[in-house]
Amino acid sequence: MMSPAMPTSSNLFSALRAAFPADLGSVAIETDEGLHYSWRDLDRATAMLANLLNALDLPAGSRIAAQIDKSVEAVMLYLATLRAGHVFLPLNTAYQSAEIEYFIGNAEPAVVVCTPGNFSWVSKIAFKAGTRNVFTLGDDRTGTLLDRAAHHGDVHEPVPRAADDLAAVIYTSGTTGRSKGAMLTQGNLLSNARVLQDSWGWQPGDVLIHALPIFHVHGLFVALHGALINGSRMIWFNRFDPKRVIARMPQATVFMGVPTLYVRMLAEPSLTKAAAGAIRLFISGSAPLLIETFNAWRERTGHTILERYGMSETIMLTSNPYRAQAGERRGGTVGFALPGVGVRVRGDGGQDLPAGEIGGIEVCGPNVFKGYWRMPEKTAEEFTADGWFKTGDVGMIDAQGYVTIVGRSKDLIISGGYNVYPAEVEGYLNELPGVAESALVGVPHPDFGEVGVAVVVPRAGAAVDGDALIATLKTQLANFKIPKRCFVVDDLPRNTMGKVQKNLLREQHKTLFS
Ligand code: MLC
Ligand code: AMP
Repeated sequence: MMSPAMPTSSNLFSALRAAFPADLGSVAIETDEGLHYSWRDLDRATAMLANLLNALDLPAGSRIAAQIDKSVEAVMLYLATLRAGHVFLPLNTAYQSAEIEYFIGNAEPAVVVCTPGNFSWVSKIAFKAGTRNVFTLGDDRTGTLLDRAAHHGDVHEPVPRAADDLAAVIYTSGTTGRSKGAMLTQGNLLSNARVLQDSWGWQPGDVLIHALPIFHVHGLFVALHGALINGSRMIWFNRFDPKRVIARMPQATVFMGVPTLYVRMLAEPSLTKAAAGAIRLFISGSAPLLIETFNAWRERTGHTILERYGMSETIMLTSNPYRAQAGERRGGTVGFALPGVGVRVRGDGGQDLPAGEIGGIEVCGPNVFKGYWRMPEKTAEEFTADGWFKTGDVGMIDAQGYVTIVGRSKDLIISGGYNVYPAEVEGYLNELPGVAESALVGVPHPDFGEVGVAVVVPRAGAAVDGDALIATLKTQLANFKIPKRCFVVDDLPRNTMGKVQKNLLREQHKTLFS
């Protein structure tokens, strides 16, 4: 058995395991339904799952894909994947069959884990793509994965890994085009977790409310690693529920959310200074936090939200200061570059811009990913000649070092913290009967921050109904990508070069939800 105090390799699991408290019988995760998991439970269950993976005799670094509902057992699968020296590939549960077919075909996972209810269609896709092992895992501790793991021992030596070995592949569309798998290494994840532990002042006795999905960077790495690397207890929500989260605040000290979670909690009368009194730190990210939300939160709870900025390809890049002596938490900004992270702003000609000038944000550091899975050309395109990653975000850095994001050069809509790529949705719309062409634009939305609205031009003589198009799209695409409205028009506005003027469409529909 490994020594908890001394990680033997750069295996990320070993570093997280080394941070488990000495009292392994104490509570590591308490679910909102009242289940308690001790640190020993986490250790043993991940050992059993890792032993199951070992018994499958897979080459080191095999991809273990999971499209499963959020649960503590899903966390155990993630940790077991690391422990067994494999690569975790989480997939949003909202993805439909065409989306899953693409991810599985592209990543060629050795193991796919899906919900019991999805087994028939997911296994068909997986077996067709050559995956030999398909297991199921429900959010109620059911499924073949746990049944099979129950036959394995609860002691397991973590497989040695180098800092440069992969730990996870996170699909994202990057700046353009089809989804690409961002390859994150053991070293990327560990260095970022340690920097955040220090920057956000994690301390003994901290308790995290974990209410985010765990198939993206925010919930899986920033929140989960944050608690684990500090040996901190988590209060665990399989689904975000504003009333329940507020009710649990008196037992917690740290909360992380996308802006929509803050907006929804502000709508609850139970959110008061007293309810939020025990919390040490509220953190927001994944999408712009409106200054109205930032101010309303301060007024209602007395807390100043700390906003930070990151990406799937880079994990966390910048953060507003935690400690007052480092500066104020400035609403509308994403704070300073984190220690060890380089952030610069460049003009169209590739020249460095002075403080206060707006340009493309580029970054470097030990947190920056290794590249896109099996896409060396795409990877090369997204890096500068001197090795900085082009984020596709547009912003500026002021004289004090605060970074402000003012927009994106990538055509991306961020809705409730999820990314929606207009080109992907337009591609599906254009295939529907009677549709000649389409445009998807992001417009402000009080709950999701921004949502997609479609504008569609019918083929000559075709009768097309916007609601019917939405209904069909719902059968094809993840629900958060579905346009909230679909307008049918005769023509799309174009400039003299023939390019669709999305800015005019955005302007036209900007008050749709206000
Ligand atoms: C749900 N719906 C959304 C949506 N989520 N629509 C647009 N955008 C979203 N994000 C729609 C569904 O399609 C459905 O529509 C209806 O809302 C109800 O669905 P639901 O699943 O019941 O929604 P709900 O549980 O309320 O989910 C809302 C949410 C969720 C805000 C809790 O979206 C969420 O957890 N977002 C967090 C995303 C996240 O973790 N991002 C981090 C990415 S990492 P209909 O019409 O079918 O009823 C990253 C890097 C970084 O970006 O910096 O962190
Ligand atoms: P993803 O591909 O899901 O990792 O999304 C990353 C993108 O989310 C970034 O490139 C930014 O555009 C956006 N983002 C993350 N955090 C913030 C933030 N605090 N403010 C504005 N945008 C953000």
